Amino acid sequence: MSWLDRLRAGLGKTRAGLQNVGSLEQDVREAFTRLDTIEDLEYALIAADVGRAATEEIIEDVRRSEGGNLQDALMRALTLQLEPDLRRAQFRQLGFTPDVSRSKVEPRGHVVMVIGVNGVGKTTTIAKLGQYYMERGKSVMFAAGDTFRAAAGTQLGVWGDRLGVPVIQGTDGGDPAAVAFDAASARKSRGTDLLFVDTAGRLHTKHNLMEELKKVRRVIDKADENEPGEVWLVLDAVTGQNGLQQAKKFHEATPLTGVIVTKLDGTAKGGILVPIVRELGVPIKFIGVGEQPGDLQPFDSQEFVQALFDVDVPKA
Ligand SMILES: Nc1nc2c(ncn2[C@@H]2O[C@H](COP(=O)(O)OP(=O)(O)OP(=O)(O)O)[C@@H](O)[C@H]2O)c(=O)[nH]1
Ligand SMILES: [Mg+2]
Repeated sequence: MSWLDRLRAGLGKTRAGLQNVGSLEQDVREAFTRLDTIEDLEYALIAADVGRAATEEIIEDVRRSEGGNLQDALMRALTLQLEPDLRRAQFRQLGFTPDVSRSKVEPRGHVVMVIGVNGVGKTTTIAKLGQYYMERGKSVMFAAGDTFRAAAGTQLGVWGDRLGVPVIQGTDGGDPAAVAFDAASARKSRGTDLLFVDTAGRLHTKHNLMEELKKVRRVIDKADENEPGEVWLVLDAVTGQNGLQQAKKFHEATPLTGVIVTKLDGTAKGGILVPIVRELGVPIKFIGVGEQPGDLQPFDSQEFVQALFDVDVPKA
């Protein structure tokens, strides 16, 4: 099964919900003459975790569309919600100017901190990222910054061996900031292109653990000026609405520069990506669609929405 097929399968439930709206083939203007269609659409979007504010805006966008069928209008409106770049005018009002000058997944700087709650797929994602960038000619290092869970360093070490990536290890129960400091210093002196720093899973509601993240961030900057250039939050797509709360709390503690959504090959709703992009103005960088190192794809909003509706649009 290709990754796109796995994504399509994962989003099957959400798609079924949208298809309940009645015929997506119907003329969009005609659809909006029927109150039940609008209500069904509203329900389907909210059930898919799109969130109320975005749902209202999507419906408004669809209502304003010039013509064509309901599905095309809906796909356009959803794509727009998933692209901070396209929504730049709106974000500028909020004092946020996304950087559109560089490739979307080209990291700024050399150090990427990877954070998130327990079990969302941080360590696996780091392995995937290592493979992704090495295939594109970058040199890569990992830091086993999860000193809390006994097996975590070993887990990353195994990935490092498999992929041929050097791993800076700490001591079990030791200070994660110390590992991060050593790794950032080593990265600098070796001139490695990219360092991915693993961190222990933590609940976004635990104050001390969020403070620890801030400390890790500070020491990386101390070891290697202006780093980490990126802080990526890993979110499990199956989490649903709680994902937004997680993202907000992590963003408060250590401002995020990107989000990676994993397990989109499971029975995820997928709609949660919308309020995250919308409320944080942070781009989705990659999506995880399986457990193997190759199961990571740069996020493409158009592709994602096409998978959601299961339509094949040949790539230009
Ligand atoms: N199906 C699927 N499974 C995934 C994906 N990403 C990670 N996993 C699985 O999720 C489980 C947890 O992954 P880890 O990488 O250990 O998660 P973590 O966030 O590092 O966990 P902690 O360090 O304990 O907080 C593993 O079984 C992974 O194989 C994905 O995209 N799809
Ligand atoms: Mg881990």
